[in-house]
Amino acid sequence: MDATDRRRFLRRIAGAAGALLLGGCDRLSQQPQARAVLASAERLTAAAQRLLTPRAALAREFTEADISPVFKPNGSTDPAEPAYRALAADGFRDYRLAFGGLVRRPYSLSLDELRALPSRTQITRHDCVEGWSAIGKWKGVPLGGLLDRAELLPAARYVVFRCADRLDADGPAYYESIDFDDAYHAQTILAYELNDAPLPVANGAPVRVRIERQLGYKMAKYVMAIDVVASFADIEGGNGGYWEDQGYEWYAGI
Ligand SMILES: Nc1nc2c(c(=O)[nH]1)N[C@H]1C(S)=C(S)[C@@H](COP(=O)(O)O)O[C@H]1N2
Ligand SMILES: [Mo]
Repeated sequence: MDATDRRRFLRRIAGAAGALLLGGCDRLSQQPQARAVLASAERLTAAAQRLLTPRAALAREFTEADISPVFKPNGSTDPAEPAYRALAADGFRDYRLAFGGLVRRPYSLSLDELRALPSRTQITRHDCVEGWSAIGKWKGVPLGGLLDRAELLPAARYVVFRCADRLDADGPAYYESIDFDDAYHAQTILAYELNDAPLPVANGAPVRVRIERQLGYKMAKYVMAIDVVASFADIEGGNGGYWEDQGYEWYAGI
């Protein structure tokens, strides 16, 4: 989102809030429909504020000289799922990243469409809970703008990443979830390049998320769909992620 878009966005919010004030807040806000509009204006304002002044500090960024010679792949490194294999065999030409759930306008993007959007490049350190780290250069599209485009509904609270792979053939697909503080963090991107090359399969091709203030397991690879939800209690084990369902912390801030 550039400065002009941002201004337009804020004007739209101010317009909506103003219309409600002129209508007489008190009586209006007693009506369920008006309450929903107020709640949605509040959420939009909060989202806009995060875009302008990210609540969380930035993770440290490094220089080209710091980049690790090998970015160690971990967890799934070559998904066996037939649907994924078919996409990979064709260079991900038929891949579409779907945005859905509690949004007004669900949509999907091809890899080319994603690559055509304004991007961010960052050199950051990845810390795995197993005790190793690697520094890599990531290029991708900030998640916040992509969520705004879908128009979040008032009940929206979390962003769920649906992945293509299963660590255990009989188990659930890998998944993860974050709140809007992380989703709208300036360094949270849907990355499609690692070290100036298309993201390798081992590191999550064609798209993986970078959430730089969190541990490695939050950074879902092989992302196929992004769902906005009110709660993750009814998803898989109910703890908000594949590893969380095995006992890891949901909030893995570093
Ligand atoms: N879909 C998916 N995402 C995943 C994993 C996985 O197995 N599947 N492993 C996680 C863990 S524990 C880490 S440390 C990082 C590893 O990313 P890398 O392979 O690029 O090093 O991805 C995370 N995201
Ligand atoms: Mo990890």
